[in-house]
Amino acid sequence: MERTFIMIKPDGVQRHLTGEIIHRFERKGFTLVGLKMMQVSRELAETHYSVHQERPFFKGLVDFITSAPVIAMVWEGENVVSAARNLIGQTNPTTADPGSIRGDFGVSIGRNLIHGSDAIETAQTEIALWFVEDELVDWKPVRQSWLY
Ligand code: 3AN
Repeated sequence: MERTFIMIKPDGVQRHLTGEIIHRFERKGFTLVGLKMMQVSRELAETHYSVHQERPFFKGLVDFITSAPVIAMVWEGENVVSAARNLIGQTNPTTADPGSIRGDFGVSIGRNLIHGSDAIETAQTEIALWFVEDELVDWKPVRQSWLY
């Protein structure tokens, strides 16, 4: 079963959107298999965003992610990597579709509330970066297979 890494960024936590965001993933039908609140180190933030290290916004992004606690999560489900990107919406919240998390709650590209892995391979790398194996719980909700 596919898994993806999702992080509620400091702005999402500060604006008390944690419950709303988790609710959206649960209602969609995905299963939470890992969750922790953490204060991110500079080293972890720089590694996580290393693909952007030459971009002009890199330092500001690392400053922001390390400025206040985040919620790190792993969600599981069918096609969860791409489905989560749809739930999250486009990078720039002003053009993200209404109905998406960024479209409904965000206005600034530098404060876009949430991160979600962009591909299956990235998800595997990010899950391994943010979680150790025994922080993830292997469980299946009790439900009929025809329900979802
Ligand atoms: P996404 O999070 O939608 O995959 P990426 O990977 O292009 O977007 O960018 C990673 C993060 O870098 C974004 N979530 C956003 O916080 C930040 N970012 C991207 N582009 C800009 C920009 N032009 N100015 C400021 N921050 C940016």
